[in-house]
Amino acid sequence: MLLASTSSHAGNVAATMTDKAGAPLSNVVLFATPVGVAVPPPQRPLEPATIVQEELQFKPYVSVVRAGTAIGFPNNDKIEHHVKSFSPAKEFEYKVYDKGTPPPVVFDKPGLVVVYCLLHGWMRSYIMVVDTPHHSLADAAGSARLDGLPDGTYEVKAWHPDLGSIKPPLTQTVKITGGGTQPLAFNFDFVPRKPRTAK
Ligand SMILES: [Cu+2]
Repeated sequence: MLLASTSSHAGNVAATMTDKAGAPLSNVVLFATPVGVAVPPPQRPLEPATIVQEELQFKPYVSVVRAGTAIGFPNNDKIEHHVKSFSPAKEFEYKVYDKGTPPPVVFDKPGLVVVYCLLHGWMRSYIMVVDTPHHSLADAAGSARLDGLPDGTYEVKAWHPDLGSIKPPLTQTVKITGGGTQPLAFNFDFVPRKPRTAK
């Protein structure tokens, strides 16, 4: 519960994501970093997350977690996968294994982590590791919220996998003061590719 969202010393952001055609864009990571203020360390242990291998896909396709979060990679398929990341923010590998749950990976550094399966070239999962507790993921309607932001100035960033690792996230600066919800619109200059599948 983010009780701070009802206080007058905190506010919210409600963002709308659209693609080049003006259609709602999902799979967008939204996160806010305070400007000129250190982000307090986590107040309690971070909730672990899960990315499953299921029906020859990683699910979810896009995740956002705070640095320090542990993510488990259970294989729910009846066949083997070979999970691998080459990303500087977190290199890791689970060599081929059968059904089961290997120990989780702790994502301790901010940055983008792209997860592949070396056996199934279409399988991808994108993990944005951020150094802030204020993050969310856009829903199917392209809406994402950040609730309970303490008063202050924030850099609010929106990132989609089709930006790749070269193009920066879209960024807007907002001032949160005295409660209320600030609407923000992020318009991406592409129409998203369909995530690749086995078929
Ligand atoms: Cu695989």
